[in-house]
Amino acid sequence: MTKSEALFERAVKRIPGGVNSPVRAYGAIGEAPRFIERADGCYIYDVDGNRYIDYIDSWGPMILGHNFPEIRESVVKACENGLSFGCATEIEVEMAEFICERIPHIDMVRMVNSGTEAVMSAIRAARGFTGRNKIIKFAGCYHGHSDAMLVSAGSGVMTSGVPDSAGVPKGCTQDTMTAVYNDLESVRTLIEQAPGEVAAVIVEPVGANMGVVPPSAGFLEGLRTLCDENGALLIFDEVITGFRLAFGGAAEYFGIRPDIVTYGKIIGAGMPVGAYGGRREIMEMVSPVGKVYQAGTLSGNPIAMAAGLTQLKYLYSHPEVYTNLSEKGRMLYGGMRKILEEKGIRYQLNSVESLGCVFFTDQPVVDYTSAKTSDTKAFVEYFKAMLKSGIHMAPSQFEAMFLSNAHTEEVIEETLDAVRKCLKV
Ligand code: KE4
Repeated sequence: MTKSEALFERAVKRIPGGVNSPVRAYGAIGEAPRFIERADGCYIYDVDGNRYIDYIDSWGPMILGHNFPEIRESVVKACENGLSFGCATEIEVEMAEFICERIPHIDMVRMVNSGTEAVMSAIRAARGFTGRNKIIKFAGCYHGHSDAMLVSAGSGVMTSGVPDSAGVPKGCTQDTMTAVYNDLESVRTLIEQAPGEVAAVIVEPVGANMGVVPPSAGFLEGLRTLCDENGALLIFDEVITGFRLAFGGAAEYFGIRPDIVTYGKIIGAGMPVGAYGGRREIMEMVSPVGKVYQAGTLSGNPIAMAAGLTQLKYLYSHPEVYTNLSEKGRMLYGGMRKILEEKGIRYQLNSVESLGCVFFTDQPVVDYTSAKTSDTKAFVEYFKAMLKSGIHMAPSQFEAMFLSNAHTEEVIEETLDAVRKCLKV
């Protein structure tokens, strides 16, 4: 029995499913998850001493690689002053100013502790600002586990095959309407069904929780227009794409202005941080200045701010990270596409910059329905073979591969060798 197996045996007795987040449980894989001891750069090491090239990267935060020296040092230094005060601190002001002075569509920003909290709060702010209740989301998009968002969600919900969630009363989701990703007509139809009632449309500007599904040409622009025409707000859920596709996220990358944006992952550099922000008139709806209540004991925690602000400052002062990530994405995902062609395998390889994934289907994957045509058994075989080859990826077809700036050309070549060996029809 490996140490991971032994730990998992203990874990399942005291933690639901043995994990603190479902997707970690390798549920789709059917074996004990690897328990991780440490990580450094692009590598991650499990408790049995196995080293893997890591493409989970903590689901996105580790854009500079694990254990980045400046970030580690900033955390250690901040700890010397105490871990949490529950009071205002200077670094929270610095973080807010740093973001607002560099992201054009953000006049004000509020820190929270997770992407879920950021989305939940952004939706409440949108409802408070518009005085409307309906929210349009897209099947296959995952916006965290707040009740109203657990409708046709992606990520772990999609993996677990739970189309919605137990414990969510109909009352919590009756105002959540679900559209089809990349299908503007489906959004128009929902708006027409509830004229004057839609508070916001929330979208992952790049779908990354049903596998990676890029926005089709005109899709995001069309959402902007539909929202403007109908007095609804456009919420970009940039928990994954924020500070990844560009410093200004998908909004900058695609040139679309959202009314509210949500962040997570990279903004915390691995520490629990989420945030939501937008123009002043919307954000001043939020308590204590406005009537939309939202709070959090550890929001803006000084240690988390130290980590997150160090990472954002590094990304802003080293724009070459984004050109590097583009190049690494072209090398990895372009290389994977070439392998599929060489082998005559008609799987789909979707990617946007440093995000990508292979779908085990011969159909183009443009939304939740086409993503679901994937042969998840074939994915499991591929996942297991890649893990054996030292490549650590998301244990689900419906997630993304995350490249970091620490993945070198050599490491990407090594990954492509493994793909060549492991990708089979
Ligand atoms: P968190 O509450 O997990 O910090 O963020 C929720 C969330 C919101 N919006 C988007 C676009 C997200 O991708 C997420 C969380 N992403 C998943 C990975 N697909 C988190 C992994 C997990 O659930 O363990």
